[in-house]
Amino acid sequence: MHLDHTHHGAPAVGADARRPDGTRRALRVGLGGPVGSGKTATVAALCRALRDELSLAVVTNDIYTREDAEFLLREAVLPPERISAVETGACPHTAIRDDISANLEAVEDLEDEVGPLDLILVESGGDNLTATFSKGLVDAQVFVIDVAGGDDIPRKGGPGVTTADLLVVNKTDLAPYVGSDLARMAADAKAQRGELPVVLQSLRAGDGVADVAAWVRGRLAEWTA
Ligand SMILES: Nc1nc2c(ncn2[C@@H]2O[C@H](COP(=O)(O)OP(=O)(O)O)[C@@H](O)[C@H]2O)c(=O)[nH]1
Ligand SMILES: [Mg+2]
Repeated sequence: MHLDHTHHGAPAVGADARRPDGTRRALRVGLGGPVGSGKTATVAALCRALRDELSLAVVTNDIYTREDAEFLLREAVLPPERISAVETGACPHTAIRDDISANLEAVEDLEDEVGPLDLILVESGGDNLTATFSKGLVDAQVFVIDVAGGDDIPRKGGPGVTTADLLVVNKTDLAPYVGSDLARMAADAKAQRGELPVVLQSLRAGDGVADVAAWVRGRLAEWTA
């Protein structure tokens, strides 16, 4: 089922903001980061926050299962036809950066089947701190780390932390229990990222995903301008 796209760098499909029929395609936002940091939980919260104002869909990537998609279906964050699972069969890194054909096919099929869409969220089955998305697959990427993973992750850097369009430090509610210093995480992230934005959030708290949702709205406003 692999289309024969050649990519590495910026392929034609991702760079093109128009669909073959001339309509504007959806903004594609990738979410990467280590296993367990809260990517699927963030996707679920974003769907709940945005689904009444936007037409949106989700692509998940798992290595051998459809677990993330099944979680989103169970939680009923979107109608089932708006959730698509890619089984990468290998390092998810490859599916979002090197051989992006299965993901491109998934986003294009979603637009054909339930479109027109404003937004497609693509979750990587993250494995580590270096899993970044091809610019041919997504227009913007969010990197999700969490407080329980250790407060030295922002300082250690890596391409996700330093270059993602938005860095999310999730699970701030756990900081007191794991001895993580949130102020230090924020300062280290700022030092690594300069002007690029950072959000500290807890999906257990009332305001939850609000800052990330606001960032997505901002990107979408730029995209449609
Ligand atoms: N305490 C706490 N747990 C969270 C938060 N966000 C997600 N989790 C939990 O962390 C676990 C992993 O989240 P998940 O979204 O599946 O991580 P993923 O592997 O990055 O997709 C799940 O049990 C979530 O319920 C948070 O802000 N605070
Ligand atoms: Mg997940």
